[in-house]
Amino acid sequence: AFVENLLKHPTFLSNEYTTKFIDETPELFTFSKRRDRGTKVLTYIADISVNGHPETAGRPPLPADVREPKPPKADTPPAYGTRNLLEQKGPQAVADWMKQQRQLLITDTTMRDGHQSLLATRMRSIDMIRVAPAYAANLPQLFSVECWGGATFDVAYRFLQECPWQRLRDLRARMPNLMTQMLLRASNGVGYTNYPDNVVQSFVKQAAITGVDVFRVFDSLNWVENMRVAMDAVIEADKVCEGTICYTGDILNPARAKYDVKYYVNMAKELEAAGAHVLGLKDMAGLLKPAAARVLIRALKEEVGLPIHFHTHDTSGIGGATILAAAEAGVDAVDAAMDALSGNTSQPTLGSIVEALANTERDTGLDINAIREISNYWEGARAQYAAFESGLQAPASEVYLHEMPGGQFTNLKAQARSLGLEERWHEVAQTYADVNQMFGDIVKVTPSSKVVGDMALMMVSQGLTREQVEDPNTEVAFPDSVIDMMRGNLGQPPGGFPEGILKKVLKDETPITDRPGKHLPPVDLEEVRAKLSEELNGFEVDDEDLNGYLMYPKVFLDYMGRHRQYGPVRTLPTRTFFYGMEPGEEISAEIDPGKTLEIRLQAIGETDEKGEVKVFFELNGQPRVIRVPNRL
Ligand code: BTN
Ligand code: 3PY
Ligand code: ZN
Repeated sequence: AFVENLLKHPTFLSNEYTTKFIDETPELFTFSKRRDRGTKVLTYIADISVNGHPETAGRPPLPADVREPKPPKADTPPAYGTRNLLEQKGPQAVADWMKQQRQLLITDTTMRDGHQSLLATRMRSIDMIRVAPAYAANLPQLFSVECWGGATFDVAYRFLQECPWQRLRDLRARMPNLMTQMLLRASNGVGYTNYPDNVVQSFVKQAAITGVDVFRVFDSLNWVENMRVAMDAVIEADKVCEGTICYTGDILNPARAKYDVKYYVNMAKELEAAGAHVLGLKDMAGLLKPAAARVLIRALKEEVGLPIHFHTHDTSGIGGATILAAAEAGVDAVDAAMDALSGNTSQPTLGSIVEALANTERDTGLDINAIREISNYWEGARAQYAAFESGLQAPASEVYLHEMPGGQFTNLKAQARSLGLEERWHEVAQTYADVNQMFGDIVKVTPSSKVVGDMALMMVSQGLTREQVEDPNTEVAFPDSVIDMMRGNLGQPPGGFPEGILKKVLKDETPITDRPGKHLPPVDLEEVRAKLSEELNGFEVDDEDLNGYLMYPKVFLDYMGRHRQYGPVRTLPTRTFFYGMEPGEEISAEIDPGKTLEIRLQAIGETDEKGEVKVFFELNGQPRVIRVPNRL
């Protein structure tokens, strides 16, 4: 009877049911809410089953035998870990503890940089959440789990139709003993542009509340002045502030003298003075060679009092050797990815580092069996993302030429492919290196790496050489991102940008040379919240939503629009999310704790004269028919 009532209710039929409708018809409330989410999820499955997912169209298919991986057992209560230390004694105690350890501390990056660098950041929360308890139970000695920030934030909203804050909350709850870690682009937040100071402060505060323990803060031009707002906000929140150097060039090469040991030691001292608890050394492209690591880590250890946390990528194939050299030179912590999501543009292989150091001075103390079990899970999870594999076949020394970050490499390659430049990839790589020199040899990491990539693709597609671009007599239409960077809106590189290129890009315009944040007025957060709520028909905008909107207004609104239509699709199995269902197939989706939708797709009908298809389901045993447009 309830179903009858609800479906025939005039307000429901007119599709205008709002909170008001619910308030006036309390008898339908509990039921309509659940029913409604079920319908939304079925609508999504119907649409994808009929039309396919736009993101997997034309991509390599799933292996025939792909199955949902089973997470390892997690039946011991989580032992005392770094998170407990942070909660009890604060971030300085964590830093002091790090320095006292003899074992090499390890951060697992699988849930952030690992899939960002291998699978275009497309890993869905559900695949992470299911294995998180195994981390807590079986690897309590981990230093931290990097699982948030960088590109994962906007990709969650934009492509995965899920809320990044919810991901963080869910992971935090399942790993109560381990520190979570995020990558924060300082004043650029988790975006590609400089945000007003109070937006950065608000974002950090919220991330700390929702569940980030360690903030790796870096600036894309290594400009400490532009990192202070973010670093201060982390310190204020009583979380671990990892003030981070981005490594570029080659300290052992006299021809790259701009970034020598002294440069890095000076920057480390600035970060120490700025209040960092830990010194991050972020080798985003994987350029630090083993012999150079020995020299640099020793110098930093001697000259700076902070524990050092080293991050690299295995793009060259010798990232593991660099980690072992860094360990020998006394680095305190390093990043690695679980075996199945390691290597190439990702981090070096966690299990192999643990094995290499077993029974040595720096033995990590991690359980290799637990690592293998978790890696086996990731192997199964990765198979579901075949559509997002880059096809990269081997490591390559070419990285020392182009210096592209691991997180950018496959992305730029895909962009080149979409412009029809795939065959000319090595030319793109050389041009990327030329652009770097033309811009004065800068640090290349999000967002500065995107600027260099935009310029390189433009030059290759238009057949322009560096000489032509620099020639004052040749007219060049520069990409917007290049103009913006030359205006000083990403801050200042060491020594500033070269005069010639500045003049060529900006003509008579004068760039700013002080902090971009100084030029951005504070945002009235409550005014934005009120306007956003109005735009969303009275939806109550909480702090997480507000901070998501402030980072990415359009991406957030698009996400909300799709959420209203499709509901909690984050709870669907990954295969269903990307490929829909086949007739006869059954799945379940837990939309709330203990509240599970059992979904069976019975049949897909013919396309009718209106261009619509009826999809026949059983939802918790009840027949349901959903109509979707055939868009193929
Ligand atoms: C996007 O690419 O905008 C995010 C993916 C969600 C798009 C939804 S999925 C169901 C429906 N079918 C489409 O082709 N687009 C929407
Ligand atoms: C990011 O900012 O997303 C990065 O991974 C930079 O290395
Ligand atoms: Zn990285």
